[in-house]
Amino acid sequence: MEDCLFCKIVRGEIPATKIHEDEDTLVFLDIHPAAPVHLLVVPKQHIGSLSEVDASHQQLLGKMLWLAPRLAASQGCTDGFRTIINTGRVGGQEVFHLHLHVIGGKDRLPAMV
Ligand code: D5M
Repeated sequence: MEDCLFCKIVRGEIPATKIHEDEDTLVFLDIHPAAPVHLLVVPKQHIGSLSEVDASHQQLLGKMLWLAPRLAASQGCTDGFRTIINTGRVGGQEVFHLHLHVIGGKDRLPAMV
């Protein structure tokens, strides 16, 4: 997707602080961190949101979740972390390229629900 912000980061056209990269995903620091550790796990292929995934994406989605505890641990989150996928307008999604937030590094995050 030509104009997608996260596709531009994946292509290296916009800088980001990369934490991890493999053939399917790129992980980088959120530019507006909500806590001391705030990573974004982004699929390299353009998927607009969680509402747009289909059966062919199951392995990719599993990988994104599988990565989360490993990335959190690598950033020093040894006693827990939070994952969030904002989806669509009601879900508060701002960047319409699927991404998994991995948030932690505080003593205890505020309850959300
Ligand atoms: O969250 C979108 C997230 O993307 C939000 O936490 C800020 C982050 N963001 C926006 N632009 C950048 C760049 N250029 N680098 C890193 N992080 C960025 P959402 O779930 O869509 O509300």
